[in-house]
Amino acid sequence: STKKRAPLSVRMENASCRLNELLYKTMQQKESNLCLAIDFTQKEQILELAKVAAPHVVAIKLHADCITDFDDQFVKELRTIAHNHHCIIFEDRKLADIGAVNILQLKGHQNIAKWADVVTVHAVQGQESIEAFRKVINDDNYCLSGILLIAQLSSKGALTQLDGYTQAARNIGEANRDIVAGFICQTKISDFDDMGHWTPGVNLDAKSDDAGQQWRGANEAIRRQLNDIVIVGRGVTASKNPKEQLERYKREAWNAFIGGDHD
Ligand code: 5FU
Repeated sequence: STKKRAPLSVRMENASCRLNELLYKTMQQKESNLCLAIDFTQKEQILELAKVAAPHVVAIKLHADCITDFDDQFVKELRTIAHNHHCIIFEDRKLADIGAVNILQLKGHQNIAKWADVVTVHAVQGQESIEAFRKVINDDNYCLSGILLIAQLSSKGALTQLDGYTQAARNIGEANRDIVAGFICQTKISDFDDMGHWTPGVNLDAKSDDAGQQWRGANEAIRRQLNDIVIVGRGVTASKNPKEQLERYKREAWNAFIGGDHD
């Protein structure tokens, strides 16, 4: 897609998915398009960094199944941080099964739907399995207010690059904009103003790890590739001074976003 982004106020008004009303409002208020991926294994480590990060980011992304001491108290404290700092809690579970099982997993031992605002879902299982999420998203007993479809992975050789895959994922998302808030992608793929483009694979100091990950800078990801939200992990979490890096990534990503609007 080459179409430029609409202003945040327009995107907010056009939001079909509840998550996006919250997202675009929060981006405007905080002047941030940064999401921090906290891939730690201990809840205390995660909460400590989450408290430092919350004022700077629009979302905190977790892999709950990597946390060895995950419990209800963790969830409670996480929701308090989210509430106090207007932060979206994002569980990157990458659900990929038939609809009925996706729903069981959402309500399973970690009860993702109760505490996560948004969860990632693969597109590989097809449209009807993804439409099954509507029941949970529309149920007020759950926190979940949208899903992000994985249209492209950042890793080298990802099969999402195969001909037609990304377009097929986009089509499923665009046909279900009340529940699909946007995409995990490497470049902007949808021309619907309300769809959010969340992009992992950003690091300002390194190009790759030793396990397939590929990184590029915030300017490339946001200004050139026209994504909306930068997802950064180790660029912040592995640094000696995470707070300083948070401020740096926030500034770079937001400048690229604002600049990109007027390009
Ligand atoms: F869907 C994806 C993807 O395509 N690439 C990713 O890297 C998700 N991710 C997540 O973003 C991954 O699971 C990590 O949690 C995070 C990137 O962390 P990094 O340390 O910045 O590489």
